[in-house]
Amino acid sequence: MKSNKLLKLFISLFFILSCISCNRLSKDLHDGTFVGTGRGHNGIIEVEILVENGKITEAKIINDHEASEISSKAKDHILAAFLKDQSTSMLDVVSGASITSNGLLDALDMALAKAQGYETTTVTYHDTSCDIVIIGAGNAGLTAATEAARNGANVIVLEKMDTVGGNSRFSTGGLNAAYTKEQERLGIKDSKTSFFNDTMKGGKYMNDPALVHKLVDESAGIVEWLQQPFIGADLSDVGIFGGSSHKRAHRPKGGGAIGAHLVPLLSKAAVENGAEIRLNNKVIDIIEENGAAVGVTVSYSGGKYNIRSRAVIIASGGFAANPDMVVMYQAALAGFGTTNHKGATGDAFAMVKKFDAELTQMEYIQIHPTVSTSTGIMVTEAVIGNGAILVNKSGKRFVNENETRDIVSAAILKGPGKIAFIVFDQKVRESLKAIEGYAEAGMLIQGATLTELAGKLGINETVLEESLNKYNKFQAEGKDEDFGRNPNSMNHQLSRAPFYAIEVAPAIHHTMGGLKINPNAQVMRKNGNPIPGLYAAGEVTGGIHGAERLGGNAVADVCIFGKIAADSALKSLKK
Ligand code: MEZ
Repeated sequence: MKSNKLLKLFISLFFILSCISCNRLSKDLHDGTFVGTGRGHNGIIEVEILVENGKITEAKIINDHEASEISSKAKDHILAAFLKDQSTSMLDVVSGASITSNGLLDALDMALAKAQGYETTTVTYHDTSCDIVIIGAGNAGLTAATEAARNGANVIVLEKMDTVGGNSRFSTGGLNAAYTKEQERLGIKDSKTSFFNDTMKGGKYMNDPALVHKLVDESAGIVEWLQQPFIGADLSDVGIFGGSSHKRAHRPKGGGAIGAHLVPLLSKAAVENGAEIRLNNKVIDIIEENGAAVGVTVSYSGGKYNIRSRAVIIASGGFAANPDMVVMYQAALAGFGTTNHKGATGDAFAMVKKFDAELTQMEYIQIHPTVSTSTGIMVTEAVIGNGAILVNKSGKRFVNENETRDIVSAAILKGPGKIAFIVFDQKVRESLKAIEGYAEAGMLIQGATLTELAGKLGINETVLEESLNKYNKFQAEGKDEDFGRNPNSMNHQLSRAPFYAIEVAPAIHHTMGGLKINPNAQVMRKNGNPIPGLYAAGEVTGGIHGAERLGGNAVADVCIFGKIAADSALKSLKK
């Protein structure tokens, strides 16, 4: 392996692990002034940060050309939030000024990386060629890269961010799969039919059934594949998310975060098998010849260059972090925050116009019901899957917590203050490692008794106690008389002190529409034919999830279709 690849891998892994462990870039900062640059609407944005005694004490723009009132407001907002958070990792782009916001965030990231002792790239890239170019190093891209490189293709992965992982870095959930060895070992009776039906029902039957069949049929196989020694994942724990009839969300032992687990393993496997991952390299165009995709144009700090390739796989993610695009497709979502990383801006959609590629179901945008109001960190549905309940500001349950996200979110937004509390006990906490991350981030409100917890939440203690007692009775009887919650998600009595709560509200989580693909992950033209040389996988595609995605189906989707895209591209190389 070349030494610059090793260095890049190390840097990536560091960023991933530090981001995931506390959702903040937490490495010590060196004192001094550090400059970073990013590309805004009208050119380069240059920032300078001042670090004193390990803290960022000043952040200012020293050069930019973004003059509009909205962009000025966006810049002020981002700089203030950056100083408060000492990080960019949880900052959102500002609606109406997404390009300026992204440029500024990129510049701050570069300055921060320098303050942490990492020099940004001094590599110069030239025009080159390879077998397969992959756009995006999230889990779909990394899976495709691993599969393609392992089967002998010469692969270059282009990632516009300074780290691999995309949204998968923040995925605490799991990978839905049915009829797996893990389920069998745990005595879970599931079937492919049930997985198919749940996914279609969750998607309001708007899903493309052929893609859902593929997802379901390949699901047990991908769990096996990820656990093979060349990747080495552990998917031995199996939980449940909203809308699933059975426990089928595969994740590491103890209920650990799936993204934190898979991203480093997949990036290591991709590189070890010979794929090259180029960070801070943004694809700005897909090259077309006679209607086929034959390469990409890339922009990086040193300029632009072209890569000719025999296949292009788009794995660049969705657009939940692009408020303008979100609002263009769903005006009702104006002003909502997002759980997504700031790179999820949907850049690929403009690049495929010249191919006459079909976009499908762009208006289906999911909001996740349980995002911490204090930190903006998404609280995984696994907390509910492992037995927590939701109560409103009056201390009452108000919904089947294990319903699909649209239903739970709508119920929260209808309630007082448009917030809810996830309430659970010590036993739930011990059942799910992911909760320790929330404890570290200071999100848990704790009471030695229910009375104490109620006091801290400003809720009448008798009402809260009644809610838990009633739920415990339903749990013991295996039937939720009030809301019909699936007993498979009512694991045990909520009775072991201390008790905990997290205040939550909905935020934009997943864009379910995107490029129309066929079951071979070929991108489809509006005329119904596949576009030669062009493949896609993950959140950039549409149709798999229909109108509402089930929790745990995204990780399955990105891994399964990432691998399929690679297999289809590999097949085309043989022609
Ligand atoms: O698939 C997801 O989006 C998921 C399981 C999220 C979560 O609540 O952890």
